[in-house]
Order: sequence, then structure tokens, then C-alpha cells
Amino acid sequence: MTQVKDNHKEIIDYLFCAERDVREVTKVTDDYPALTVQEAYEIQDGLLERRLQEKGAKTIGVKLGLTSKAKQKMMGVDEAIYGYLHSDMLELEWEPVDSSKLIHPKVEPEIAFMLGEDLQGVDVTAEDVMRATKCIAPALEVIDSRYKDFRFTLVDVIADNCSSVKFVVGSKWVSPETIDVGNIGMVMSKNGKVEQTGSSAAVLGHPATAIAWAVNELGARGKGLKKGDIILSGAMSEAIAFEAGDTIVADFDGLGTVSMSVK
Ligand code: 0L1
Ligand code: MG
Repeated sequence: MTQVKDNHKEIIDYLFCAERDVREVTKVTDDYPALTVQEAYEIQDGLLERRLQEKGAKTIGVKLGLTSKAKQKMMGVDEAIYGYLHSDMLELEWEPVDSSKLIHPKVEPEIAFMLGEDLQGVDVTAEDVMRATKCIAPALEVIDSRYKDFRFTLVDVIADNCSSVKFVVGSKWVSPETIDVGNIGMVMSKNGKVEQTGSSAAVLGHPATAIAWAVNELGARGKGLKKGDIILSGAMSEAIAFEAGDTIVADFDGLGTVSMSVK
């Protein structure tokens, strides 16, 4: 059991209740301006522990955020961030996502990696990541920042588990050796109209580079990834908003499509 500092318990409760009650809240740093990135990850740990307990879920992987230079520039940072994926966040392609349980969701296209072996360390390379990867698949990540108008600082978004809420993975997993993972083109449509195009190269130049960064960050905190874990490697384009009745399809070169309908 993680030791949660007293002054972090209030923030954990605040963020947990915001998600549970489907309610946007003002950002944490408005009240706690001195919080550090390290403390934000400690708060994230506490929030995730509470979430796992109350939802009866288990950890099934990690997700990366702020992996594009454009988004980092927008936020005035030069680092990516990571959060965790829980079993209750995984949605099935053939079942609609329930928007009544979401605050102001957006969806973004990503490549999902599944590990064929454990991965932990502090000097892990992109090549190590590729070697440890069993297969990859097209994915859609739904992000739903608990903060009003999706406005936050780096510390806020880390504490909020990097806006994570849901994700869908396409049914076709392929070996990473069959495709140029660093140069996969993607077109994302909503209700048949193209909304975004992108490339896996937007993910820190190569998704495996982004994952290696996350593994090394985790390693520095004494953590690692396990065989079978899923990793959402980062958005390949801007996220788009959606609402009940919408259908989103992302089509990835060489990987096929992943879709999501919304009720
Ligand atoms: O998965 C993501 O890239 C989201 C990271 C947090 C930033 C955001 O909510 O837009
Ligand atoms: Mg994402």
C-alpha cells in the first residue's frame, strides 16, 4: 500500500470524485501552486490505488501523453507524461461508449503496443522496446480531463492520470516486424467526414522512442512494465470532441481500422 502524504489525500479525493460524479473541477494548482512534478506522480499513484479499489479493476498497461512537439509547445513543456490504463477503461469496438458517464470527452488515434516480455530499466532504448513488443494494433483513446475546459498545467494533468478515461483497440494485432512503425499514416473520420490526418512519426519521431522514455521514467521510480501489458504510445493527431450518436473511425496504413460508436 502506497504511503499517501496527508496533504495529497484531499487532492486524490477531489479528482476521484470528479470522475465518479462526472463533474468538471477547477485545476488543482489553483489551490496548490507549489506542487512539483514528482508530487504529481505521487498523487497519481494514490488516485490510481483508490480507483483500483473502488472499481474492482486491475492495471493493464500505461499510456503516454504530450508526445507531440506541437502539444508540448502549446503547454510550454519539453517532456512527455505517462499515466496508467485500468481494465474498466477498455471498451469493445462493438459496444457503444456511454457519453453520459463522461464530462467533455475527446478522442485521439494511437498505436497500441502489447509486450511479449517484461520491460524495466533506466537506460532502455527504442530498439529494446521493439524487441520486447509482441504485436501492435490501431487504437482510439478517449481523454476526459476532469478540469474545466481541458485547461491545466503539467502538474495538474499528471495528477489527473493524464486525462485517461477509456480506450478501444482494434481486433487486428500484427507483428511490429511487418510494418515501418515509425512511419504509419492515419486518417480519422467522424460520421464519415475526415477530421484529422497524422503519422506515427508525430509521436516523438517514433512511438518506440516515446515508450522507451516512459519505461526509463518508470524505472527511475522503481517501476516497470510486464509481459502482456498494453501501451498507448501517444496521439498521432489532435484529439476531436464527440457526442452521443457519433461514430469515429481511424484508418491506419498497414494496420487497418479501429472504430468507436457513442450512445
Ligand atoms: O493522452 C493524451 O495525450 C492526453 C494527455 C493529457 C493532455 C490532454 O488531456 O490533452
Ligand atoms: Mg492519448
